[in-house]
Amino acid sequence: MKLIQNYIDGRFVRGVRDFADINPSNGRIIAQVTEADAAQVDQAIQAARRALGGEWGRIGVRERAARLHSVADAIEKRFDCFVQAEVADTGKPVSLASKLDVPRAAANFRVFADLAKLSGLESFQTHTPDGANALNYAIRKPLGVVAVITPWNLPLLLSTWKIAPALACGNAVVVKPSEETPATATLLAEAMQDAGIPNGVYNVVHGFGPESAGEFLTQHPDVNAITFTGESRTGAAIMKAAAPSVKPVSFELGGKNAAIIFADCNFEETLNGLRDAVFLNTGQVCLCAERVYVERQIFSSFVDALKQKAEDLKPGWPTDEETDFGPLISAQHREKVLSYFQLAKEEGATLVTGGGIPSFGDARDNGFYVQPTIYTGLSELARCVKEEIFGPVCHIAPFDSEEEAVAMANDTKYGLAASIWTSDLKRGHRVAQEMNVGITWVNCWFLRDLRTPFGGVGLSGIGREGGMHSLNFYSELNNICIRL
Ligand code: NAD
Ligand code: 6OD
Repeated sequence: MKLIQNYIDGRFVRGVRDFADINPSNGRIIAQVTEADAAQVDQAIQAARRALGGEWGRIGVRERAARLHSVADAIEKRFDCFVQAEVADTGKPVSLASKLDVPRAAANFRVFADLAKLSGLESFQTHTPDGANALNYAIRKPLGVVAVITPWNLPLLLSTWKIAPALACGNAVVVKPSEETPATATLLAEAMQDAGIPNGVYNVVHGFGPESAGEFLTQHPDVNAITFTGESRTGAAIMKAAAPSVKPVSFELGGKNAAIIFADCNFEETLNGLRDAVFLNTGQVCLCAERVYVERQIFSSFVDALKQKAEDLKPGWPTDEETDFGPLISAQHREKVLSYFQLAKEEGATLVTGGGIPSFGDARDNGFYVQPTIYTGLSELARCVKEEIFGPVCHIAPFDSEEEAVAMANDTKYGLAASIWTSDLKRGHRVAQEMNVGITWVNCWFLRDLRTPFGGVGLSGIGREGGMHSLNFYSELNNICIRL
């Protein structure tokens, strides 16, 4: 049986005990993962600290950027291995992993390498009260050792989204991938070795959250900053752990995102956009729309058409090129999603389609599939409309005016993303500016430019990453003032 190891100070090391890595499409164990204990987490942090004082701390940004491009090359060289590992761990369709996850991992390294290399410094010429001049300029310094803690839905994409800018700024990282999807973080260590990233700059510790590698990292006094993607309540626990040593944190958390569809939208394009926004990655994308608001004139026709799109998605083997709908990540997560299906019934929803488990008559029946699911008829106060489910499910409600749609979309404690679908661009701008979220798409969804700010408000997060926002988080500015 394959063993997925920790990676500490340039060596693959066994942890204190092993746990199983499960394939979500058939429930079979695909590997054992070796869990790091507190002493090994400490070794990883100390290795990272030493690396900062070695070659990595001495080479300039040009050389760092060149090596990060080499990491991207090494990912592309191992493209198929990364795709296979991600598909086996997450159960996502191979077409999605090869179109989205793995290319984005390489792009993350290239974009942040270039950005760090090309970005300039802030400077000001200052006139002093006594008539002299001073020059102010701010230099960027790395934060030090950065803990990177990531979830299971887009494991490689989301971890490299943080690792790449952290390294581009000259930090060293200790990465704690999700216990559900450990494979690609360890595989990335091989790419780091190929690319000449010095020992200790990239470390991986496997394990769980509380009383395991996650908590050992966040409580460690020698970690200088924490960057985290995951559930809002985990963010709260991490914030508490980070408080005693006043560490900077960057949090990308949960969402209960709204889509607002006006009657004048391009119907077909909107329908295809919503099929993705609701069901991509089996609804396990933090940006997915679980609340869909449709202008009353087209409500019934839109519900019928989205029902058809949902029913056209065929749950299949993730490794099959034709599959566009995989399982949920785990038995436990499926229990959670099914409990919301039950709750929707109790809250008086009308089931449009789905709401159950598909049957295959083969090993997939041991996997964690659910049907693509749509509800209507719930009150805006229902828990199913308020709480993040993180599955292939949405509730569709009608609206009669722009004001009503905006009010319903904003009536949430989350604030990650929204999408607006209309042919009236003036209205698109106007409504977009009313959204209390970090990211608004008009006539598209999950269309990414890595230079743009990414993050959420309220329970959806703290801070922004992307472009210069990432460089600002992963570095400290030291302003130097020289009296001339
Ligand atoms: P999770 O919070 O359960 O786990 C995320 C990571 O945190 C895992 O590596 C886990 O082991 C670790 N962890 C858990 N408890 C911890 C603790 N006390 N201390 C330190 N580490 C701890 O999230 P998940 O279930 O893996 O992912 C799904 C969630 O992530 C959803 O809520 C989704 O919306 C969110 N998400 C948000 C974004 C975003 O960009 N905003 C992106 C992807 C996922
Ligand atoms: O595209 C990204 O950079 C990003 N952070 C996506 C997050 C998706 C959430 O599941």
